[in-house]
Amino acid sequence: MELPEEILAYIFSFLPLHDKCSAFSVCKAWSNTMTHPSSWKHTEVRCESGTSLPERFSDLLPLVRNLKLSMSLTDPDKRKTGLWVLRQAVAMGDGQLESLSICCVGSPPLFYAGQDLQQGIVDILTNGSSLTVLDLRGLPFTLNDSFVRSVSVLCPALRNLYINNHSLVCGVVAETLRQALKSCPSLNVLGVFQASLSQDVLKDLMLPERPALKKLELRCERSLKYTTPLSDQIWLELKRRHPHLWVELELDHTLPELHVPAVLQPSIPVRCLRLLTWTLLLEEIRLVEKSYANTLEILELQTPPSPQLNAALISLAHQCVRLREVHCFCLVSQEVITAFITHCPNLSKYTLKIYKEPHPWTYTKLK
Ligand SMILES: *[C@@H]1O[C@H](CO)[C@@H](O)[C@H](O)[C@H]1NC(C)=O
Ligand SMILES: *[C@@H]1O[C@H](CO)[C@@H](O)[C@H](O)[C@H]1NC(C)=O
Ligand SMILES: *[C@@H]1O[C@H](CO)[C@@H](O)[C@H](O)[C@H]1NC(C)=O
Ligand SMILES: CC(=O)N[C@H]1CO[C@H](CO)[C@@H](O)[C@@H]1O
Repeated sequence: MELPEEILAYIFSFLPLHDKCSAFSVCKAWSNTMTHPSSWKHTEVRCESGTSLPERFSDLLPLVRNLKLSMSLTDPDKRKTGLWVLRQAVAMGDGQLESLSICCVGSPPLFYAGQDLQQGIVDILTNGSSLTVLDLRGLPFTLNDSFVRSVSVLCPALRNLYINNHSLVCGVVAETLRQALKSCPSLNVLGVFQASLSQDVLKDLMLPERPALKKLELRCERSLKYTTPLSDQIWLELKRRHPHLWVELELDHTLPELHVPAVLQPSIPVRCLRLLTWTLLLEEIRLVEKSYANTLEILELQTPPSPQLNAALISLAHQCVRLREVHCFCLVSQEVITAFITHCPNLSKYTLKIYKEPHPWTYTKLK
C-alpha cells in the first residue's frame, strides 16, 4: 500500500531519532520522505548511558525543527554528546531550529553546577539563532544571570522562555529579566522564579509595545525572603493590560510560612496553583477560594490532614467550580471527594485518597 508522502512524514514525525534513522534505510521512498520537513517537526534525542548515537545523526540533526534533548548528567561523556547533538542541530541547520527543550535523566553528580552545559549552550548559540521556544525547566542546577543575559541576546526571536527550574535557589535578578525582555521583544510566555520579578519587570511587561502576555509560570521559594513582595495593585494593573494572561504558581516547602500570604495576592489570575509547603494551609485555602474562584482550574496541595482541612476543601469545592484537576497528597474524607465531583462539572482528574496507599499515589481519571 502506498501512503501519500505527507501522511507518511506525519507518522515519521512521532518516531524517536533512532527509529527515524532506521526508517531512512528501509527503501528509497522512505528515505525521500525522511527529508520532508514534516518528518522532523518533533524529535527527541536521548543521551543516556548504554546508548550511542549513530554517525549518520550528524546529517539528520540539521533537519530537526523542535528538539527535545534528554541527557544523563552523571557521565561527562553523555553531556558532551548532548552538546554535540545540539551543535549539529543549531550550527548546521541554518538557524532553522525553532524550539529547544533540555532535560536531565538520572541524578546529577554531587555539587554539579552545570557550568559546562551553560557555557556549552552559549557557545553553540554564539552566531545567533532563530529559536522561538527555549525550555530549561528540566535542568537541575541554578541558571545564572550571565547565562540568561547571553541567551536572550543570542535568541532575540524567543516567544517562550522557561528558566523556572527545580534548583534550590533563584540565580537571576530582576535587572537580568528586564534586559531579556528588551532583547526579546516577542516574549509572551515566561517561566521564572518569582524572586526574579520586581515592580519594574511587571511595568516593562505592561509597556504599550509589548505583545499580549499569555502565561507566567512562577516558582516561589526561599529566595523570596530577600525581595519586596509585589503589591496587589501592580497585579491588578498587569491583569488589566493583559486580560488573557494566566498565571501558574508553585510554592515549595523552602518558602517560609510567613511569606505565603504575600505571594497569594487576590488580583493574580491564577489558573494553576501548587501549594507544596507541607504546612497547615487552612487560611490559604480560604484565601484561594475567595480570590481565585473565577480562574482556578488546577490545584495541588501538600499539607497535613485534619477535619478542618476537609471542611476547608468542601467549602472550596463549592466556590472553585472551574476546577479540572485537584490533587491533595494527604488523606481526606469521602465528603471531600463527593463535593468536588458534585460541584466541579469539568473535573477530569483527581488525587483524593481516603485510605493510605503506597507511594507514588496515582490519580483517578473521570471520563
Ligand atoms: C559561527 O560563524 C563562524 C563564521 O561563519 C563559523 O566559523 C563558526 O563555526 C560558527 N560557530 C558556531 C558555533 O556555529
Ligand atoms: C555563570 O555561569 C557561567 C557559566 O557556567 C560562569 O562562567 C560564570 O562565572 C557564572 N557567573 C556568575 C556571576 O556566577
Ligand atoms: C467547562 O468547560 C467548558 C469547555 O471548556 C467551558 O465552556 C465551561 O465554562 C466550563 N465550566 C466551568 C464551570 O468552568
Ligand atoms: C519545573 C520543572 O520541570 N523542574 C525540573 C527541574 O529539574 C528537576 C531535575 O531534573 C526536574 O525533576 C524538575 O521537574
